[in-house]
Amino acid sequence: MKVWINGKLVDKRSAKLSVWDHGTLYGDGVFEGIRVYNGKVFQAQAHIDRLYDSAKHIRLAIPYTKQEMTDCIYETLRANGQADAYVRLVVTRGEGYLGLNPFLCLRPNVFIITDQIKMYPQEMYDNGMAVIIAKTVRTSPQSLSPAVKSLNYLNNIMAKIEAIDAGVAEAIMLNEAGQIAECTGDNIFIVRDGVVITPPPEAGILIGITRGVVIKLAGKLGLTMKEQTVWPKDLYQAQECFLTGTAAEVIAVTKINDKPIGDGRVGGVTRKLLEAFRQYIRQGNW
Ligand code: PXG
Repeated sequence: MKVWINGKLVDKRSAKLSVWDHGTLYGDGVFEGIRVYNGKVFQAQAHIDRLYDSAKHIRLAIPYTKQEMTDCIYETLRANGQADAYVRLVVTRGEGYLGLNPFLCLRPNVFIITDQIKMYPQEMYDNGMAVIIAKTVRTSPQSLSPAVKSLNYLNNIMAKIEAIDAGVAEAIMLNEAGQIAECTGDNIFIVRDGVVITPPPEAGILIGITRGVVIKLAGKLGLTMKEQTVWPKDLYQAQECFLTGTAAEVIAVTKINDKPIGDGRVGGVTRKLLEAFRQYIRQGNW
């Protein structure tokens, strides 16, 4: 397998970064996780835009144009003969010194890995998944905006460890106000009295690309959709709950902290949205 690194396609084993890279030393960098369906990069523009927005936020200048970056993804996919893949696009601050000053780093390192996607087991799509509410609070937007997809994922990893310890696949994270923000690698939605509700950006979330697609599809299906504050009690009163993400696509949550959501089975609205999402992917005009 080939990895694209700083303009070159190299063998997977030769794709290496310096230990002096501030990405390695401090998690100083940004990334994207993108799907490729049937030879086409899903929501390429939205992902590339988010990468550049994340980079801008941390004052990191990506040494390629957006078009060059998109072309390089396709070049890597071609080199690996992949039509369906998961793309990890990473920009680190680059090689520097042991001090924090990011501006002493030489030049950002940019690399692209195209690999197989690891989705949740099919059984979870059929019957729904169990999640917990993590005690780890989502990073405050005043500390580091969760809208920035930075290489520093320890906040999410600490919540993920809680999920693993509890024997479930995901954890819901609250913000400092105790409102529902999102999961460690997925956005969250609930359905109450037929209305589809998801926390707004101000709740302190990564504004998911899949979330955006699902909001659009919900509109097309004639569902009422609201970005609205969600409290833990709203979860338990919801008829349905589901998660969205690049890896997950759309997946039902049927149990939270061991309490069943709705009747404990995958709900009708979730099924409709999952089917609409899969159809949208099959149609390929995105
Ligand atoms: N919230 C967080 C914190 C995320 O990291 C999402 C929401 C969903 O966003 P998208 O744009 O993907 O709809 C993410 C995305 C992985 C993996 O390997 C995680 C993500 C994306 C791709 C792969 O666990 N998280």
